[in-house]
Amino acid sequence: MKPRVLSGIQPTGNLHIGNYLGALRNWVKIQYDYESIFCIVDLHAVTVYQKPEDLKAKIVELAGLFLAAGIDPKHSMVIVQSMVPGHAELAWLLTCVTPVGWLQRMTQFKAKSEEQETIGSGLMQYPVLMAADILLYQAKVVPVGDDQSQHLELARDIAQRFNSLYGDTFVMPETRLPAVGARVMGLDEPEKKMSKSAPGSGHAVALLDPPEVIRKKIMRATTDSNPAVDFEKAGPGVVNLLAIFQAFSDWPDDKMKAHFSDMRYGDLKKQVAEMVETSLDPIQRRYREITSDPGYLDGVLRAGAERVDPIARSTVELVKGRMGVYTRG
Ligand code: AQP
Repeated sequence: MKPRVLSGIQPTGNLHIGNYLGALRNWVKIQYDYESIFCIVDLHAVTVYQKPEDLKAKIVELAGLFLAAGIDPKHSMVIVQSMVPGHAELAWLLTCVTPVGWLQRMTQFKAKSEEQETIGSGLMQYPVLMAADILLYQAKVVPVGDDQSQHLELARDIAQRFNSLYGDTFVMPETRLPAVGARVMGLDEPEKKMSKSAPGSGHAVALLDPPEVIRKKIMRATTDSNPAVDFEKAGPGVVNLLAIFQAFSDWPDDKMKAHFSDMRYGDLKKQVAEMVETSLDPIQRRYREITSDPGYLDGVLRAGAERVDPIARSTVELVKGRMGVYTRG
């Protein structure tokens, strides 16, 4: 049997090229090597307030983008977290073995809680729910961007703690970072990772941005005071633009250096914009095709939930049994 892979994305904001290069594109590449489960993590999204009608629409949009990017629903299981009760159930059981101090240390929790007036306790539990997503399916491999490494480490700590308290139960998940594109930075603020929830219309290129919007955002990207590309002295903005081009083109380092050294920033930006536009064009076209059939995505999500449910139920029963919680048997 193939080992299992699991990863997820929140249905918040607009999916951007960071999410694509850091996560989605790698899912597409590896999906046939594994028994693959790709999850729309709406229970994670509600750790901060979401307008209900927007959230529903975003869930379906994200499912469409998964498929448009190349996830094959005949092979991979595409699911919505809230459709499978095991995620929330296991999250509670794991919460009970997770020390608060572990959660307070999480850098994402610290950063996100600074942005909120009141911090919901769900925001602190976010990584426990993520551990539950992974451990529910005994996933061996979890492909994520670099920003999720700390959460993955925590998922392993939780699994280890559970195993040592109640006996061997969980498979230890491994983090799989992409070789390039692990951390795409904001176009306007290249010291910060590109993020769906960041304010600013020039921050991120969304996968569904029209070509003229992509061009405008990239042409306005922050660079530095050098006149042209110098690989030794380039500031974070230029490094980011080069990294985006390299991730989309798959060019090796020596080709990048030969092509871009001494190129003026205006020309660099034009070439990056063109590369991003041509790479996103087939995804956008497939997205329009997929969403032209209104019932199709709902069917894919229902079928995904049905396929994973028996796996989820059996893990929850196993965990309950280990903890001595009453089970239906
Ligand atoms: N800038 C990034 N570069 C590379 N990978 C990234 N990922 C996110 N941002 C970048 C990867 O995308 C996957 C899904 O992310 P998520 O939506 O579940 O959560 P996130 O990391 O919190 O994404 P955002 O874009 O920053 O969203 P908001 O602003 O809503 O929190 C993950 O694998 C992540 O590593």
